[in-house]
Amino acid sequence: GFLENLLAHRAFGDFDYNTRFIDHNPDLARTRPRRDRASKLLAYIADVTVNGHPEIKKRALPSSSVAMPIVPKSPDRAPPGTRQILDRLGPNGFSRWLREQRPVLLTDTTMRDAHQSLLATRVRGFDIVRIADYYGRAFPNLLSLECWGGATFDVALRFLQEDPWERLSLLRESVPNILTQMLIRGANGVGYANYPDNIVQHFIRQAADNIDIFRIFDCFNWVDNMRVTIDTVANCGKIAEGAICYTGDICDPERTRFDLSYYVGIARQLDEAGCHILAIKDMAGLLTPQAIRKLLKGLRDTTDLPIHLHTHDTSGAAAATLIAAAEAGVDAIDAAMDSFSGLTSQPCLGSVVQALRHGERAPDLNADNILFASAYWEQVRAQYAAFESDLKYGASEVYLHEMPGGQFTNLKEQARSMGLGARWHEIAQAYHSANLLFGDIIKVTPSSKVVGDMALMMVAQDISATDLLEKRRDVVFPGSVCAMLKGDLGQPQGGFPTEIQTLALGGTQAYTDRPASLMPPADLVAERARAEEECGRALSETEFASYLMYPDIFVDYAAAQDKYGPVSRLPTLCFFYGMKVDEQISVEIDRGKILHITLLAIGDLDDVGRRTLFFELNGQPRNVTISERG
Ligand code: BTN
Ligand code: 3PY
Ligand code: ZN
Repeated sequence: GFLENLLAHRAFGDFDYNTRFIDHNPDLARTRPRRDRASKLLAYIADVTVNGHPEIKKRALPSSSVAMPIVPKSPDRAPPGTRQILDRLGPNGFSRWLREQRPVLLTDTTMRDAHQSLLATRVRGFDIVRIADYYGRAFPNLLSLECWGGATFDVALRFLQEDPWERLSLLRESVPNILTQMLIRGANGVGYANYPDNIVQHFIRQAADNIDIFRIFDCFNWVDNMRVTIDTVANCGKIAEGAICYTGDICDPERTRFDLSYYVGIARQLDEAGCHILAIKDMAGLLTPQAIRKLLKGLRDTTDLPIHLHTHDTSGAAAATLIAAAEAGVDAIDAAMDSFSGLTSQPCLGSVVQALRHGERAPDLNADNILFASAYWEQVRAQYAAFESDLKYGASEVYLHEMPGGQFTNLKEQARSMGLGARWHEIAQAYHSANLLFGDIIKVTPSSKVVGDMALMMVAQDISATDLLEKRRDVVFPGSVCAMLKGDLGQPQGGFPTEIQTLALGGTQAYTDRPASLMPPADLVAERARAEEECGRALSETEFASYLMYPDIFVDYAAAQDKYGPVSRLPTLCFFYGMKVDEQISVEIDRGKILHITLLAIGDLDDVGRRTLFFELNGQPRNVTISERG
């Protein structure tokens, strides 16, 4: 009854209540008490300690010596940086400023693309935010921190039970002097399909509170499908960095579809669309040193915008491309802290800085501090051993399949789960064939996912491109393939080949309009009402933005949060593996509000399959009884 609930609630002692405790807690009248946050966290810790976390079942364990990463000691102040320059000059002035810099500027991708590409995007905000303050003090001359967007949004909600906006605002508070940067998939926002324009606009307006540079791309380089995003970012007073997705090889005279004039044409359109910076987004890592020299020369003849180069080291040769780019006058480059660099991630930041040292374009970054930051990230990475891929070496096979770094290990994992692990090289070949079937397209989220789905289907069912085109086999195309060929992701230059369209779509009519132009604007008032109804509580504007991107995933996230409390505040080893007997942790659930938790003992299994875990919470004994699941 009510009294028991009240006692239970008070005994849990989250110190949340005040003198009007009961008025503020109408749920006490329910039969089952709504537990306070400390109790929810203890229940979570008990459960994960006894039953494990479903995300890491049957995966590699971190070595037993892995502990909470140690944050390097900070230099004592954070000097003004690019953030203050943007404040002073605005986006257009900033763009000119960037163009005038003698040193090559660096973006650190460790907080976004590096772990997206190496660890299946699983790095938690907890580990990112802890070193944020150090970055502001140690690297005031970084151009930006790529810290948000891409797959991090989806993964935070879906797998990490974490509000992606929380990580961003904490990071922003801790780094007052370096620009924050996100990756946004144009009309796809941070999702995998086109959204109505007003959903993308709503999303950007929320993000612009804490993001300074929006790197905007379209998976077919279709600039018409990027305009809403570009305009909204510019209207928010933030930097619109329009990205050209690069594929193929502009030095190959046979590869005429993606030649220099193609890229120059996209650059011109992005410049005219009002972008402040031009990005070359080499998501697969295909740019060779000679290709980047040729590309930069062509782009310089076309646009006065500063140029920001992004590549991946899948081939093992990408550092050479960054150095060639710096020598050829690129304004900014992306790299990842040493311990999160290489392979499908970005090239090694510390080594690129060393390679350019004492030269014309030497970046102004402290080499010792890079080592300290890298040592922190090395300890972070060790906690995520479960998500490491089996990739061990650079691979020139990337020039065959042209897979984005962020997809590579994912697809490999997907192949393994389908029992096709041993047939990886066939999948790489099939990926290449699927690309040609679709007319040789840009492969980047979400088009890369479609090519991957097609490749897996071809290998799983032993179907070749010829079988398909000559109709030797009846096939059911993956849904994503039909949607793309219908026009739902937009249009590649020149459209899709009609043979494959007819095969996949049958009688369904394809279209070439901009997808969002056919969607009515979302009714945001009605959507909010629905969202709040489904979640059973009022939602903040950013939570609502999450719901608009991922309705079902957000509702599941909100339910998990309601059940388990602020698990994003738990240390990473505790989040995934629970606690060991005698271990003590401190959890800051709000600013200055710290829970000290010790696990004292784990009881024996009782006759109904339960165990009691004995904790101490801020000096008080607390027990949690949990069912052991088989
Ligand atoms: C979910 O399935 O709701 C998201 C993942 C939640 C994982 C945690 S681990 C501790 C507790 N036990 C479970 O089986 N799930 C949650
Ligand atoms: C993403 O969209 O997540 C990417 O990283 C594309 O390269
Ligand atoms: Zn990338």
